[in-house]
Amino acid sequence: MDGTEDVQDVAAIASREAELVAEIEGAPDLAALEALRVRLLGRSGEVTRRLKALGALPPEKRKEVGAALNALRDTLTDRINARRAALERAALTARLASERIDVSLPPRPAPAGGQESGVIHPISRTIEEIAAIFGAMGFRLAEGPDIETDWYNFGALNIPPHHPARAEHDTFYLPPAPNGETRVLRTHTSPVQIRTLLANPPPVRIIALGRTYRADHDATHSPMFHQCEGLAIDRTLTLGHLKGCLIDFLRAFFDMPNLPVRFRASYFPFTEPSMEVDIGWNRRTGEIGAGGDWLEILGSGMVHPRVLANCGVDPTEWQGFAFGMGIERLTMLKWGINDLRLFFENDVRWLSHYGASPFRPAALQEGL
Ligand code: 2NM
Repeated sequence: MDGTEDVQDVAAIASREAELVAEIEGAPDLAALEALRVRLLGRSGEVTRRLKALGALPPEKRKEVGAALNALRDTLTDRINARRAALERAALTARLASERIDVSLPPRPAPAGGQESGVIHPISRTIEEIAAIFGAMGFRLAEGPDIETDWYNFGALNIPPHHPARAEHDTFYLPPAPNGETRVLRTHTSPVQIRTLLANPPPVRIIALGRTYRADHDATHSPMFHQCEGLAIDRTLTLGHLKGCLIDFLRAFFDMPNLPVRFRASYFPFTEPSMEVDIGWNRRTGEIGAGGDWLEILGSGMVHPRVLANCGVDPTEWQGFAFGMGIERLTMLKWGINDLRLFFENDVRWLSHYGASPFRPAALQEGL
């Protein structure tokens, strides 16, 4: 019996079943097994054809043969499924064996006198360093989307509708969201602080680090740049905590325990009072930490009560400080880089000079 003759009887079906089961068990791979399944159980497969031919049998024979064919179909289905599972297991085992990675291997050393084959971009390196310093002070990293709504980027931060930051020439406006909301590329990381406060009741202590965008492009401005902002809210935080935190940060970042730091009254819509922070440097040589001149390096202040209220935080119970800085600028000052555009040209000669070793991530215990 090879499945093509018309003879249908129970004994022939039983012997055919033994042949077919052996064929299933011998299928060498998943493709062969699937071809076999189609040949047996597919729409014009052997078993299907036999079931369709039942109608031509006399009634008493039809019942007997029908039961045997149904049992055959069930047995073949079960055996094919079992064989498929076994083949899949074997394929996975083989793949796991061939793709095994020994994670206990030490990193490959640089070739003698040569250069490691990849380096960390100086912007990424500064981001790592800032995260390490504030991490040691108990700040956690927070994230948010690059595409923001007008409210998170401006309104919640107490930036009024007429503020120059909202002008077309400063901000990238996107087509409105389906619900009509104005969308922008975030012009600072402050909306991350707003989202964090809304999602987590105080106390909070977070750092937001990431890409920001302004419609500005010349030797000293890039349409995409990086910012770091921090926020600390608790019941009794004061300007004193702000000053201690930022002085410690700047001295750790520039690796100068005596770096002169000066706080100067300023104005931001989202803080009151607001202060700009300067470090000592030499205007003529560019040397940091000496020379009697002052260089503005970041902005800061006590979070405006209206901003807290916008985030559902009661400003009579909670208060705290916030600060913000530009990562490109900090990196240029630390390494004496004089042109912002170099960060984005991706010239490998420049990158291999200013890049950091991937095998020595920023960690405070050995100094940055
Ligand atoms: C700065 C300067 C001063 C700031 C304020 C906030 C928030 F969300 F808490 F209100 N985030 N960042 C802030 C304050 C940023 O950047 C120059």
